[in-house]
Amino acid sequence: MASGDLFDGRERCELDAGVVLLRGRALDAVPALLAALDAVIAAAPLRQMVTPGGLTMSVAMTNCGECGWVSDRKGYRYATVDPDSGRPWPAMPPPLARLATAAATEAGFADFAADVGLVNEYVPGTRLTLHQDRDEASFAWPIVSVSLGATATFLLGGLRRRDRPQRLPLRHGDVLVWGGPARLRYHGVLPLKAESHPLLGERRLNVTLRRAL
Ligand code: MD6
Ligand code: FE
Repeated sequence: MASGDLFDGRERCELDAGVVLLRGRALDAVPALLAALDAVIAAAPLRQMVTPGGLTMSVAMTNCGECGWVSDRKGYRYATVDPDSGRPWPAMPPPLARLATAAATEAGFADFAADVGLVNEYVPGTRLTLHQDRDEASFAWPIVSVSLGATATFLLGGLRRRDRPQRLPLRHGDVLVWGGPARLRYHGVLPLKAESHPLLGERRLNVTLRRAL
């Protein structure tokens, strides 16, 4: 028996109350997910948004689903139209919606139906500063985060900004589910290292599936 039969990188790890890492959970769906994300990005191109403070974000973003997360000088919010095109965001691709619901259930959050997929693109040097996800109408739903391509170091902080974050590598195919007592924990991503992935090159795509409305 080859060692690959004993351990293929799939594993469920309960990291903390409300934080479940499903290593490799997205691997079976990768071809469908990448095709779906290409179509989303073609319809609503990735763009670097501006923060209310006037800084251009390091991460390039777009959205799919009934609404999308946007930032500009007026603030952070969910919007039902893409401000760059004036059109609705592309629909949530079924493979993403199915993965979100299944992963949430496996993590202990039944009946999760995402209405937003926020797509984040990282290239070497791209980072995401420590933040809380708090623009959603209810914090009763978890967030499901799918990582594809280059490995990133995720920072898992506490409920207060000053709490020292743990470092967690997020690799191609990993799904992180985050909810309940963890829903408002601070988190971020360290600057992406230049490391090539066979499918995505030096890029990392992360999709966070949320229930915003
Ligand atoms: C990222 N993720 O991994 C950014 N937020 O690129 C997030 O900001 C995030 O992964 C909430 C829950 C899980 C996440
Ligand atoms: Fe976040």
